Amino acid sequence: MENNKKPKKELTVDQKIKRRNFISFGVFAVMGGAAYEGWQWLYKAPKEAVGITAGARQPLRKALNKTELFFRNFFSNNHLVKTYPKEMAAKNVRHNSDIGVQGKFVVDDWKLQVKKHTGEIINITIDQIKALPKTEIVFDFKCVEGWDQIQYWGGVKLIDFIEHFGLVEETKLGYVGLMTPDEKYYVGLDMPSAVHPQTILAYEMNGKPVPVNHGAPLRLIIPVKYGIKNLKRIGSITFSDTRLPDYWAENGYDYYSGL
Ligand SMILES: Nc1nc2c(c(=O)[nH]1)N[C@H]1C(S)=C(S)[C@@H](COP(=O)(O)O)O[C@H]1N2
Ligand SMILES: [Mo]
Repeated sequence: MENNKKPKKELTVDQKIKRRNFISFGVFAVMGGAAYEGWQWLYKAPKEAVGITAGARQPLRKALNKTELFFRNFFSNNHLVKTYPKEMAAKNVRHNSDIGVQGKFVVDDWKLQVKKHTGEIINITIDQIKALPKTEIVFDFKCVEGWDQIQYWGGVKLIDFIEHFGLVEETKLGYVGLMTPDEKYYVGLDMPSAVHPQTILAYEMNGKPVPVNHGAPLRLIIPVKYGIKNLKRIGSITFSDTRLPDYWAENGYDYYSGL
């Protein structure tokens, strides 16, 4: 299976589905064929260090990494998530879990903390962020719990933010991490997804400031990922050459969690 080559011509949606099914079937068949011996081997394999991947067996992690590579290429910077007209966006935006966004919080006192690779920390206000070019997106937000909804968000592209605040050097490191101010919820992102042109630091929902329960004053909107990666109430942004901690990866979900 060689997934690194880009297809020569644009595939239609139908072809893409066929291709995906074909690949899934291939993986399934190979896994089935090797099942018994493979299982014995996997069963005896050592566990990975807990923390980052919830103690998955090492060979299993390798298989996941292969899948990730495939998706990373599939969702290159040129691949855009489908967008919709504003009229199709939900007026009653669904609200999900609230880890790290409970408790006392004064929106007006908020500042975003960015940790540079030099160790320097910069503090950025919401007005500085709002002064940057605004990007809006209407897309289908998908939660792993099984719901999805067309939603309308506005903010600054993470890549524009990175360029404006002199963080291009940081993007050479492979990973970005975001945390709530209380550090109770956190997500780790691979750099290609972070700098994807549809990834935004959102301060608006349906054309108005993001409400508190949706992550005021600033949340991540990353359409190439499931809801779990769309962190509400960003407190800090960090860059690293190794995977940064991820709340749901620590609880057994795929670190990548791409669509
Ligand atoms: N801080 C924080 N961000 C979070 C979560 C959370 O529990 N805490 N839940 C995630 C999940 S699972 C989803 S589906 C979306 C839901 O965002 P919403 O509440 O605005 O619908 O936020 C994500 N970001
Ligand atoms: Mo979710």
